[in-house]
Amino acid sequence: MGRGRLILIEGLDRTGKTTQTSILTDRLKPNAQLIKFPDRSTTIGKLINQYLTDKNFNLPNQSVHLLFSANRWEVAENIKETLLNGTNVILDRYVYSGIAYSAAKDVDGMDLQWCLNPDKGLLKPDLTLFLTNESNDDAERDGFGEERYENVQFQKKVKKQFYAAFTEFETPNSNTLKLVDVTNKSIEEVSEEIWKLVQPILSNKEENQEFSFF
Ligand code: Z5A
Ligand code: MG
Repeated sequence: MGRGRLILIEGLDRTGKTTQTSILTDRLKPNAQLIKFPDRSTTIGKLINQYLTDKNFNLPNQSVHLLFSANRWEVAENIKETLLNGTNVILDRYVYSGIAYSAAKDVDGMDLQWCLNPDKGLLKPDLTLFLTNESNDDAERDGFGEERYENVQFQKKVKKQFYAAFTEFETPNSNTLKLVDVTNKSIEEVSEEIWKLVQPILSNKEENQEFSFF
């Protein structure tokens, strides 16, 4: 039995990550586990939730960045064990969200490499799907919510940083990163596109047993 595959769905705000990770996990059940970041249920996750939802709760940008990373390390071992048991793990956001949102703040010293550092050693996905929305009302499917970061200007910067991080940290031509343009596509159309991209990764399970790391 080969190890499970680690499949990440990343993307800009409101592009359907949570919708699509849940459809994909259901499609692969019982052979898949869904993990969403931030995981707001842990002690660290509760602090992150407070930071995102309460604009009067302030923390240094560096501290917030490290909390998001620590939140991933909390479940890192669980992810590895699940994969070794042969179960696929589907991620809703992960390291690239961590880098892109923090780097977009333009804080001195918090460049891409600084942002990656605390995540170094985490498992690298076998496949990263990046959902983009190219329409003019960029990412404003239902309008943004009330959380920190949810405004058009900041989201434009985040998009730029996602692409910069992919250029910096994905191996060119390795086929581990695919862009999925969701503009004007229905939930079903997007999920079919994702399914076509995921299937080849699942069928070569006997090869590629080695893990990659950030
Ligand atoms: N953040 C960070 O700074 N650092 C980190 O390390 C991490 C995260 C991991 C909270 O994340 C914030 O944390 C986020 C990044 C930052 N900040 N912002 N902005 P979150 O993941 O908890 O955010 P969220 O509140 O879940 O929003 P989201 O993830 O951006 O939304 P989504 O998952 O991409 O979309 P969705 O919930 O699946 O869909 C949104 C709506 O559109 C919903 O009503 C769907 O039914 C509908 N939908 C979905 N697909 C379609 C299509 N194709 N057509 C029409 N309607 C659709
Ligand atoms: Mg979501």
